Amino acid sequence: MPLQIYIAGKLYDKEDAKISVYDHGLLYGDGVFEGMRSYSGKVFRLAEHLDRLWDSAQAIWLTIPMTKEEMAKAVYDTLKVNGIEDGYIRLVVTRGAGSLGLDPNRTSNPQVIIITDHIALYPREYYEKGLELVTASTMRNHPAALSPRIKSLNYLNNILAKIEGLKAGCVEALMLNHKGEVAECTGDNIFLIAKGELLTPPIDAGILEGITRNAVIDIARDAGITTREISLTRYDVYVADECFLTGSAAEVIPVVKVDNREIGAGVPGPITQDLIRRFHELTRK
Ligand code: PXG
Repeated sequence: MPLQIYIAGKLYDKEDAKISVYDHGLLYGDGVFEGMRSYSGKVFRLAEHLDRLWDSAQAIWLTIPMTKEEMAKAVYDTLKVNGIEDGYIRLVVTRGAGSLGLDPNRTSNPQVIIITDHIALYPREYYEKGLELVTASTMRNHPAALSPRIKSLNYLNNILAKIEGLKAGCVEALMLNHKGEVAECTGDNIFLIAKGELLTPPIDAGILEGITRNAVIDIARDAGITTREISLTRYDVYVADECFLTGSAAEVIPVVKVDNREIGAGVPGPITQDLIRRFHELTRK
C-alpha cells in the first residue's frame, strides 16, 4: 500500500495527497507547521509540539479546526496505518483556499495535513566526526517584525541562510540576530560548552524555542552541568571548548568547525558525547 497522508480528516495515497493552488499556505506562506519524531511508536514530546503549533496558530490569527486531543489521535492513527514506529511526522495547518489577495477573511477551511514518513537522517559520519558550519550573511528575522517563535510556512529567512551554508559546503549555517548575536541555525538550536558550563542563546535572542533544546537543558541540569541561557557572540563560539546543535530531525549533533576555525580540539567533545548518550537513553528506552 502506498504511504497514506492525512488531509482534513481523510487519508490519501501519497500521489493523490493534494491541496488547492488557491490555498493561502501556498500563495502567501500563510500557515504553520511542526516537525516531530516517533521512537518505537511513541511521539517524542507530542504535547509540547501541539502546544507550540497551537501557539504559532494563535500568533497568526489562525484557528485550528480540531482539538489537540483529536490531532494527537490523528497523528497516532496515521502512524499506525503506515506501520511507522521510528519516523518523522510533519504537521501542517494552512489558512485554506481563498481568492487571490492577502485577506484571510476570504479563505475558508484551514487544511490540516499530517505526513508520517521514514526519517532521512544525517549520515552517521556527521555524528561521529562532527559538522562544519559557516555564518550566513542572512540575519535572522527581526523578532519585532516576524517573530522567529512562530513556526510558520514562511521559512525563506532560514532557506536563504541554508543556501549560503550549502554553497560553502556545510549542511547547516549559523544565523546571527539583528544585534549581531548568535541566534540559531536554519533548523537547529545551538549550544556551547565553555569552562565546563553549557551555554545557549535565550529565547529573546530571536529564536525558535526548540523542543529538543528544552529536553537537552533538562538533561544537562539533571546531570549536574551548569546551564545558562545567555546572549552569545561569534567570539564565544570561536573560543568555546565544544559546540553542538539540537533539533527534532538532527537530535543532538556535534559541531567541530565554524567559519573555518576549529572549535576546541576540533573533534566532538566529551560533554557533547555524554549529552548525546543521555539523549539516546531518553528517546530510545
Ligand atoms: N530552530 C529552527 C529555526 C527550527 O526550524 C529548531 C530550531 C529545532 O526545534 P525542535 O523543536 O525541532 O527541537 C527548528 C526545528 C524540517 C524540520 O523538516 C525542521 C525542524 C525540525 C524538524 C524537521 O525541515 N525545525
